[in-house]
Amino acid sequence: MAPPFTTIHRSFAEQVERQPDKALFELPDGRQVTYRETEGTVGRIAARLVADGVTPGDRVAAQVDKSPEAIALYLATLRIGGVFLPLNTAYTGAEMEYFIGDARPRVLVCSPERRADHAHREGRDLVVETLGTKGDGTLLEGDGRHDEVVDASADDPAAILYTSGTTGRSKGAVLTHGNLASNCRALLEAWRFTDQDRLIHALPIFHVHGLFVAANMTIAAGASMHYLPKFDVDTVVDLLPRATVLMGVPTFYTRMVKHDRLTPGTCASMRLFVSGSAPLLASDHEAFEARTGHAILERYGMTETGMNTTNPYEGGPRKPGTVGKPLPGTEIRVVDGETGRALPDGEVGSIEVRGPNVFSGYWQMPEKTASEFRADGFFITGDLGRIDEDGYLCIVGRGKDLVISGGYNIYPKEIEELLDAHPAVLESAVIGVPHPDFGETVVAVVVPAPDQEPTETELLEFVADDLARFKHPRAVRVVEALPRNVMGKVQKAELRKQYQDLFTGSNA
Ligand code: MCA
Ligand code: AMP
Repeated sequence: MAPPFTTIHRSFAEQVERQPDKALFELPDGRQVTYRETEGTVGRIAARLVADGVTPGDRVAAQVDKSPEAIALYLATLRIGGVFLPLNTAYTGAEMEYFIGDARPRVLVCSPERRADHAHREGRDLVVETLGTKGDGTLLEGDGRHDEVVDASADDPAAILYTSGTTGRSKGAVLTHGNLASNCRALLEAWRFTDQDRLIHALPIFHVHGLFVAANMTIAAGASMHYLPKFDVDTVVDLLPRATVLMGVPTFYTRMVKHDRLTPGTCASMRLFVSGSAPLLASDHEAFEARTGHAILERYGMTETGMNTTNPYEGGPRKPGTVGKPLPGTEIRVVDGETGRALPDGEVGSIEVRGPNVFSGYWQMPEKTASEFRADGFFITGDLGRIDEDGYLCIVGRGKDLVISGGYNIYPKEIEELLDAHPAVLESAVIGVPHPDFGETVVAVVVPAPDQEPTETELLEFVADDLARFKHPRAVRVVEALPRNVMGKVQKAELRKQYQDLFTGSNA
């Protein structure tokens, strides 16, 4: 018989009962926040959300800085059957407009400083609350408590995360309680994560990596985390002697290998370094191992699927340039993208995934959802890969037009549409090129309108208000024409080749 379904909230409640006085959060100022204290905040926030009118299935959107209370807000939303919608703190007003209009949350929680920006949104259908990083904000006002837990089933929605999938406009990926809990359980087992672990948590908490991998695993295992507002290489290296696990994007490791205090000695208590969200350079993998004696464990995931594959914790090599084998319960196959026919090992094709980790669909987009799944339930990731001689998956590229900069996804189309709206621009192509720190970075190649001479500064200023800073092109090149194939399609591969050395070569 299948074991009973345990939601992430249930796992949290069990840990509160089992070890109330254990620190869940260890903060940079030395303060600790225990499981019991966190539970108190969850109860308080849940009461506030219920008073705001949140009922099961309602969305609770949060664009807040990282704090223990922000995690309590997530757990409080789950407690009352709400659907948590975390949003990148870098999003501008224009970006927020779209997400809020699409998801129609009942409550939007923002930082106190941004309260005024959202005043115009408030009305009969939306309550705006604030949450700061010093225990401040309207969300924490009042001394109500809400203890009642909505008994979620595996298929009930727990969260919506916006992502562009393979193409087009941002879509809300609806993740169920079953998705979060099953993926968390599979990872705890695969990485032997237990209540003895002390995780360095330096990731943002508005994405799958920081929230549904790092935080969920800590909470469900009853472990502790060194909870940092953001990644800072000195702080992280200083914490290594008091930690056991680090989870990061490749940029963490690119920066760490250059740090003079990274030695086998400082890593003596560490048992695991995990990398994901973007490809880790084999050279960084090797340099890190040479410096510390630790082989970084690389894994592969996606917003729509949580984690899919992982290199082994034990029982096999952690191979640079590969993302390992499927997690228990998850199936991976490599197919011909056109026909859907499975390809023999070694051949490059479209990566598809099926399992309890795969999301239920895009928010209010049944047709888009249907087009991203095969009839037999496999989800088309848009990544290209092959299975190697040991059965490990190697990601060799992307079928989707996507740039990953420092672990953040950037969709060229969104930037191209903005640039094309400039009166001095005829057309544009946005590409990703190698970058020594961020892995990839954004370059805009622009063709001017007749008799126009747009400047880089002018174009960057034009898009600034509509685009989060991390999406801004780091270089703009004005050209006479874009390379096209016989069908008239812009040859982005050609452009990527042309500008590949802009940040890494002799031109950098
Ligand atoms: C910050 N900036 C960036 C990025 N981050 N620009 C491009 N790409 C970035 N990733 C810009 C800021 O806007 C700022 O611009 C300047 O760089 C410095 O900002 P700062 O905050 O100091 O940056 P940083 O601390 O150096 O941040 C780099 C970082 C961070 C540590 C790599 O971006 C980060 O934590 N990334 C993790 C993203 C993540 O969690 N991804 C997981 C997605 P200016 O100074 O010019 O104003 S989940 C996922 O992908 C799937 C499911 C998976 O498999 O995990
Ligand atoms: P997101 O849409 O933010 O969830 O980003 C998911 C995408 O990140 C995947 O479809 C891959 O293209 C990429 N990705 C995640 N982990 C890895 C990895 N270890 N190696 C290469 N690409 C990765």
